[in-house]
Amino acid sequence: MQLMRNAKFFLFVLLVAALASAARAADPVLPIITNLVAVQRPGTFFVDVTYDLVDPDSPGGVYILAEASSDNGASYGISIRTLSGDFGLVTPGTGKKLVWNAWQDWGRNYTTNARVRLIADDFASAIGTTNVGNYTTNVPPNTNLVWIPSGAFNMSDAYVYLTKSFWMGKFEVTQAEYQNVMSNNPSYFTGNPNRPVEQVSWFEATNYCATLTARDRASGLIATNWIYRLPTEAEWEYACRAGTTTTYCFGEDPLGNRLGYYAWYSVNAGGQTHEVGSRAPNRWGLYDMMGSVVEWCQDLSGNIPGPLLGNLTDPQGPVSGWARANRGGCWGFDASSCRSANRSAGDPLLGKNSISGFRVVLAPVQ
Ligand SMILES: [Ca+2]
Repeated sequence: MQLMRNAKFFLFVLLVAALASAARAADPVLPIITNLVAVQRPGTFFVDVTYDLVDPDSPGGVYILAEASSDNGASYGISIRTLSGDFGLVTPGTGKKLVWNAWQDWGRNYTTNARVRLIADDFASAIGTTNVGNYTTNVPPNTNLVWIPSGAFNMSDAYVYLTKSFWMGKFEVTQAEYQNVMSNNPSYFTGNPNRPVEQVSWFEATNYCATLTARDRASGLIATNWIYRLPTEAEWEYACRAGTTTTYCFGEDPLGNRLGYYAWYSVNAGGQTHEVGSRAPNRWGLYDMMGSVVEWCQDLSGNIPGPLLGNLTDPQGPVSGWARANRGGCWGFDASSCRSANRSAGDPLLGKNSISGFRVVLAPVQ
């Protein structure tokens, strides 16, 4: 009898344990993440993530973890550790925000197929629910590139649409960068490797872009369908203006006392180049657009079609000719030649002089 009682008690304990287990497995309300959006902050390595978190039976909080994918969600091998904002123990609600420093967790890796996933664990269910967020945009291969958003502007008499965003060098290509890629430095003004490279022909500038493209593709720093190239003339002026319609990227300068803050030109340069980035940038963070060295562009040189020919979309310049466009002022130009709209051109082979340099654009192959 005593044995039977013990046996009954044992059965009862098992039953309770089973019921408890069933209750635990069937958590009445799993945490749900909705409206998850992950977007790279333009021109930086920061990814802004927003989401809403619903879980009525966990008012005290749900544990939020994050991880990232570089293959459009096929796998999530990138652990996200460098976070600020609503992660860890999070109280359910709407408008949750966190910021991921992708540079810290993922270095200079580069993809256009990145995704961020959040995992919500309410400690009741065996496994927390997961949700896949929108893809993040491309992570720049280096921090000296500025994200230039697509847009429109007035170029001469034409209304120009640039339908594709692109990265652009924050600085003119330096002598150190040129030396590193091409193993030579043709510059006249040496002595500081952070001065802009000059005495480069258009062909040498485009060769630099092609060599850097091959190198960064081989090392996985850029996607295989992206290239470094020279900007089109339209891209150059659009980026230089940075939304302004004034004579200079910083406004007007009737007294001639402002240009020198933004540009090395004939009045302040002392007849030579200076370290890149040592004057103030324009509104989009680009340095030396007004001065320093003149910059080769991709286009052949020619007239810009006027409004009678309609609006221009992603103009690539004339289809025939020999001279190549270059843009911006330089250490040897007077103020009027440093205007945002000022245009010049050079012989692509023989136009090697101490006022001519360039900066790169990074963009998908068209
Ligand atoms: Ca310049």
